[in-house]
Amino acid sequence: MLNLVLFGPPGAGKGTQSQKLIEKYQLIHLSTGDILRNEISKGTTLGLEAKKLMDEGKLVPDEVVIGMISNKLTENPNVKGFIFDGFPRTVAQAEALDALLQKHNERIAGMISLEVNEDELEKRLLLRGKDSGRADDANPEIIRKRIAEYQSKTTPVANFYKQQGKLNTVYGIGSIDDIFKKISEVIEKLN
Ligand code: B4P
Repeated sequence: MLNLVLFGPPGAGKGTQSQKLIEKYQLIHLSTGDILRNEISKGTTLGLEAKKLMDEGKLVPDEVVIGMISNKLTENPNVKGFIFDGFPRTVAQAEALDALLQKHNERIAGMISLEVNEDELEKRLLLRGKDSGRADDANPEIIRKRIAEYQSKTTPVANFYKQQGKLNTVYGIGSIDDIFKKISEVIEKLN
């Protein structure tokens, strides 16, 4: 199976590139952000709790997102692989993902880290916030809080995969198609 982690700060283009990758490689897209927003739109207890944190730019507790991913892995047997988008966001989540995959005799083939500077991230998210209705994109202060959460809690995840020899960095500024081409080149070289 081809299991990939698509990594990067908020607004780096993980969701955008995932859409293209699932089509090309016929993978299942697992975006914890999308799953959480789905819970919010259904008004579940989990959704209501997550909304409060997400609107403040904070991460949702590890056990909540790990449980969601565990369910999705079980619900989707016999697939070509998964793209993990926005997950893992902490080292505890990365360790849990390795353990979950091991139970299914699977592993992460590679991690692709999209590199985008903070000014560009802020610009993209504010632009999306104008018509997406996403409260976490609408306000520069919340965007900066999300980037700070990323820097303190999520960047150590890159080192976790680096130690396993699985970290691949891709410059994330440029046209969506050019970035997609660079990501595809990385994937073709994975074994
Ligand atoms: P996510 O839904 O994961 O969202 P994101 O980081 O904001 O977005 P992404 O990087 O996917 O950006 P996109 O492609 O859409 O997380 C939201 C929140 O959920 C988190 O803050 C947290 O609270 C919670 N959460 C999620 N997962 C969690 C976890 N594992 N643990 C704890 N909490 C969790 O691109 C952004 C914009 O840029 C779009 O408008 C796009 O059109 C544009 N864009 C993309 N590529 C571009 C390019 N090349 N050039 C110009 N614009 C581009």
